[in-house]
Amino acid sequence: MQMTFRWYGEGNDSITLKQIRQIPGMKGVVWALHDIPVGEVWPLERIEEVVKQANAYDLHTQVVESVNIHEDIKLGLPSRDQYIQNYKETLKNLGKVGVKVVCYNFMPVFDWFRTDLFKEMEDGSTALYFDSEKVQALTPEQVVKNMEENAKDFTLPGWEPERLRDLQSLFEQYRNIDEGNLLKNLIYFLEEVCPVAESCGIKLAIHPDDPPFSIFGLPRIVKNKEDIQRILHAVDSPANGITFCSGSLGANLANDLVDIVQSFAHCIPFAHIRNVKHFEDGSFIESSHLVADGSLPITDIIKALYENGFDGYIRPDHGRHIWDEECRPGYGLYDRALGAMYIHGAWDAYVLKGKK
Ligand code: DNO
Repeated sequence: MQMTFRWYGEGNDSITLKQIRQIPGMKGVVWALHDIPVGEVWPLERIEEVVKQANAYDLHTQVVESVNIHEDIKLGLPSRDQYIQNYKETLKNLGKVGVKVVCYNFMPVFDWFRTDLFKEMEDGSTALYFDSEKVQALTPEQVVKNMEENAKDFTLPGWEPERLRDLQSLFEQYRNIDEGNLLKNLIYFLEEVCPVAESCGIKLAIHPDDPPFSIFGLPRIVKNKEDIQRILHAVDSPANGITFCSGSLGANLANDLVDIVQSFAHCIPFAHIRNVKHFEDGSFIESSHLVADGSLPITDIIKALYENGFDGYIRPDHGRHIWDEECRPGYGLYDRALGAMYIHGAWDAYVLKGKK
């Protein structure tokens, strides 16, 4: 496995490449061109710029998260073909600099969703929080406004402003799209882009829905083992893979995370590891990576990855905000660095044991 760290780019992240480089065992950054509007081609010169910056710190750029999917592709509108064409061009440009994995998601309207970005925890740190009752009681507009106001001066990853500009009309457009239609639109997209990804040496890795259940009546199609199986079977290509995200799938305790790793290990080029702590009313908070702090079997998941020959990329996922760090919600330096070391520790324990 190779340890990586999500980085938002020069001038767009409070964390420097120098800091990332100093986390033990760190091999690469997980990156994206966050300023290119969704649906547009990523220019090769811009891509090369990031590669050069990271390489100067001995970090590779083999994982991109995310090349986001235009809503017209998810909605299956006639204009999707142009956006799919653009996606292929972006993949070709990424292939030219040696990118190996492109993470993406197929969530309608919003990417990940929380009600509180800085919820105070018992130890005085803050973390991302999903308040189940609040989501049921509020309109999407109210929750989005609340999140944006609370993001302080940071943009939220995966929340492109152009996607959210006209929330109401986006919701209207999804009124006739059920899970079946959405899945068809995903398959249409994959059938088009997988051959291109294959020829560029890139694996596509769909990210699970976060949370992995419908919110505000929107369809969700990457929620559990059955959904993943359906997607992997629908398009038979080595480029058709998944991002295993413990925190997203683990937001539904009915998901058996170890079983999911064991069942799909050969199709997981990229793993996000984080813990979540569940509450009785269905709410959850993103705790530290430590098993004892949350509800997920983090070390069993790492063990399952190890035992199933996982040789992809891994990254610590969202962390808490600790030691008074001012940072992008979920993406500070300190707690994610602790997470990376926790993953390394567990991994090394299995590797060393295996060598005895
Ligand atoms: C949130 C992340 C998501 C995720 C994308 C993948 O912080 O988990 O933004 O990276 O959904 O496409």
